[in-house]
Amino acid sequence: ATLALDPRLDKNTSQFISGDHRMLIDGKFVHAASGKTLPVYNPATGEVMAQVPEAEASDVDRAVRAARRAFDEGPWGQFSANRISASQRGRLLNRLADLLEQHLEEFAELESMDNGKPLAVARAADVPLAVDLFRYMAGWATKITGNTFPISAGGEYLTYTLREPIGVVGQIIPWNFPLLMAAWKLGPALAAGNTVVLKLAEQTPLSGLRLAELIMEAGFPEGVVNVLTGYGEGAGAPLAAHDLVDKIAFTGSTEVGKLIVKAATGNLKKVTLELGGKSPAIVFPDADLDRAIAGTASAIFFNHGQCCCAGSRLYVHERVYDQVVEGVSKIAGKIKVGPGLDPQTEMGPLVSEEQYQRVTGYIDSGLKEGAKATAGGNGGAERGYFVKPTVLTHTKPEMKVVREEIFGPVVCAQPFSDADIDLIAREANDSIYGLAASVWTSNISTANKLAKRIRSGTVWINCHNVFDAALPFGGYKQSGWGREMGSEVLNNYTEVKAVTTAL
Ligand code: TXE
Repeated sequence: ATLALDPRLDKNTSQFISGDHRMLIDGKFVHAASGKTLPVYNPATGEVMAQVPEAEASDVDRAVRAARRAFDEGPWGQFSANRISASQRGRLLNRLADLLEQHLEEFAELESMDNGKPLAVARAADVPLAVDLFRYMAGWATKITGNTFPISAGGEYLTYTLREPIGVVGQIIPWNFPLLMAAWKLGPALAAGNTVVLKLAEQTPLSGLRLAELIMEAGFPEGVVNVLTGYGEGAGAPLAAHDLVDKIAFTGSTEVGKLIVKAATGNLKKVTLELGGKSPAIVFPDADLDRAIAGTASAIFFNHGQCCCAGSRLYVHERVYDQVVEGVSKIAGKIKVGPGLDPQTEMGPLVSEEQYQRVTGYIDSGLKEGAKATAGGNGGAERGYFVKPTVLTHTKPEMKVVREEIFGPVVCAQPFSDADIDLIAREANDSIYGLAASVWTSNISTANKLAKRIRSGTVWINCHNVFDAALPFGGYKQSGWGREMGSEVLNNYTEVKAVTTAL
């Protein structure tokens, strides 16, 4: 199935991509029980570059049972006599971070080949952020503690809480930041002492499969981490529905998020969801405009707009609207679109044929409904899933391009005339989503008033897309349940037990 790989790739990366891919179940690298595989495409060319196992319900069941055994009976579980300590868990996570860092270049190449993103971006963002996340969570392993309480019941009591792992966690991730999403999910689950079955996105399984090798090299016991490749319906759905899974964590579309909730009702497993967004970027006339123009352009065009928090609705005060839209359009027009491995490339192809169809479909629908493109629009590339950075003006609040998540490099610019904070907040909040927002102004009162009024999990002031392992990230409204990262995420990976002793 393998076609000629890019000669610029390191030999080891090429070898890995064209090798025999196996999933990690119970400490062993295995094919799907059925022997079936699914194709992995190079989004810059549309060619198949690898085949990976296509896990189905029976493979999911094997992986879940392995995770169950590792939690209930193995050294990872909280009850076995030879159980691993919190500090050893932290050490394993640190070792994994070190190994990942040693293979930074290889992972950057895998991410670029598989997802399409520029190599330089994967090198500077995806891989180092994943390393940081594992290190940050390694530190938490020894700091997940309970409390004591001066309770008021009559008599003398000693009361404390224990924070315990939830148990077996199923995790399902998307393709926009394949390695980083795996890290966001695995890091806190393992730091808190859970065992995991992770299903990678079918579009981008390569870095996760390589990470599985490093997980075993780092010394994690068998069954603690299981990594599956497969389709959503074939492998994701049985994982979400499995009765031996105690918690499911999902990142992906809001539509599938709702299916996950339904699937979880069988055993009422805990659910956390990180879903879509339609994040506003709001520019006031008193903003540092150069910075606001560059910042709001990068808010939408970073990672080709394939970010759940992409600044896809640009609201600009009418006094500076023309200037800002012209500035953002000029940046859009200059972005060098090309294959991820090309050193000149600033924006790669979209991840898949399906996403290409979806995003170009949105652009067409916007133009048909009366929007105008001041940059980009459809057409151009002969092969590969390339879409031009696009700025749409003359949009109306009820248009699909304004209401729905496009998940591509397409921004809808809209002017506002009244600088009334409540009106602006209402417009920013006019969405089923509530993931993120950015406010661009030099007035700290305007900035912080809006930060309070906007209903989203993140508000950036004079910046956008700033992430850190220490900062909680997640959504209000239909953008999700729970938070990723920070100390906050550990609440989503632990149960709290109150123990009361009559003295
Ligand atoms: O997502 P899916 P897709 C949004 C974005 C994008 C749209 C579609 O708007 O255009 O979703 O992308 C697994 N049971 N986001 O189709 O289908 C699937 O295998 C269990 C935003 O790629 O949600 C993959 O591993 N699992 C988002 C994962 O879910 C199922 C990132 C995500 O796929 C399943 C990605 C099922 N029935 C897309 N169906 C963000 N928040 O960042 C699919 N999956």
